[in-house]
Amino acid sequence: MTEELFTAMRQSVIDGDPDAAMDLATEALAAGVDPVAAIDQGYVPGIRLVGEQFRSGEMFLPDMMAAAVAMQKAIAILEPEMVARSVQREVLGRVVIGTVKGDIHEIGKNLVGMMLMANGFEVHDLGVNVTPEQFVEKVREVDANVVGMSALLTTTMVGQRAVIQALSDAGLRDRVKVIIGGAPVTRTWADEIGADGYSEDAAGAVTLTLALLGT
Ligand code: B1M
Repeated sequence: MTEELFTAMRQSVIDGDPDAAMDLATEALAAGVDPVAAIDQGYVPGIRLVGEQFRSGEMFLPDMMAAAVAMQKAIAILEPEMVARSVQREVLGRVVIGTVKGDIHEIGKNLVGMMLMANGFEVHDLGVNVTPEQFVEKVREVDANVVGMSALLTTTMVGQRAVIQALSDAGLRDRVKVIIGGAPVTRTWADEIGADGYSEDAAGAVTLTLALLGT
C-alpha cells in the first residue's frame, strides 16, 4: 500500500501533475504515512528522474518547472504534519538560510529550513538568489548562530565561498557556524571553502546543526 503510494507520488512529479501530487499527499496523511518518508521515497525520486531526463534531452525546461510545482504543492500539504510530529522545545538557535546568488532552486533549501524549524530552530529564510550582503545583513539583524546556504548549480557553488568571505570581512565569521548543501556540493568543497559542515540531505542538516552547536 505505502509502496504503491510512493510509486504514484513519483509518477505525479514526473507527469508534472499538481492535483495528483496533492491528492496523494492527502491520502498518505490519512493513511498515517510519515510525511518525511513520503517526500524522500515518493516525490524526491520523481524530481531526480526529471533532472536526469532533462540532462539527457528527454524532458525540457517547462517539464522541469511543472514537476517542481507539483512537488512544492505536495510538500505544502505535508508540511503541517511534519511540524506537528516534531517535538517542540525551546529555541535551539537562530538559522539564516538561503539559496545563493544566481540560483533559484528552492525545494531542497525549503526542506532543510522546514526540518530545522520542526526540530526547534528559529529559521530566517531569505529565499533564492541571495547576495552575500543580504546574508551578512540578516545575520547581524537576528544575531544568527548558523548560516545555511544551498546551491544547485556548479556555476553558483562559488557563491557559497563569497558568503563566507563576506562574513569574514564583516567580522562575523567567528560568531556563526556555516553549513552548506545542494546536489553538486560535496564535503571536499565544504573543506575547500572553509564551511563548518556539509550535509547531503535535510535530515542530515539537522543532525549536523545540532552537533555544531553542541546541543
Ligand atoms: Co534546475 N538544474 N535548472 N531547475 N533542476 C538541476 C540542478 C540540474 C542538475 C538538472 C540537470 O541538468 N540534470 C542542472 C544543473 C547542472 C549543474 O550545474 N550541475 C539544472 C539546470 C541546468 C537548470 C537551469 C540552468 C536550466 C535552464 O534554464 N536551462 C535553470 C537554472 C535556473 C537558476 O537557478 N538560475 C534551472 C531551473 C530549474 C527550475 C526553475 C525549472 C526548477 C527549480 C524550481 C524551484 O526550485 N522552485 C529546477 C529543478 C526542479 C531541477 C532539478 C530537476 C531538481 C532540483 C530539486 O528540487 N531536487 C535538478 C536535478 C537534480 O537536482 N537532480 C535541477 C529535489 C530536492 C529535494 O533536492 O535540491 O538536491 P536538492 O536538496 C536536497 C539536498 O541537496 C540537500 O538536502 C535537500 C533535501 O534532501 N540540500 C541541503 C539542499 N540544500 C541544502 C542546504 C544545506 C544542507 C543540505 O545546508 C544549508
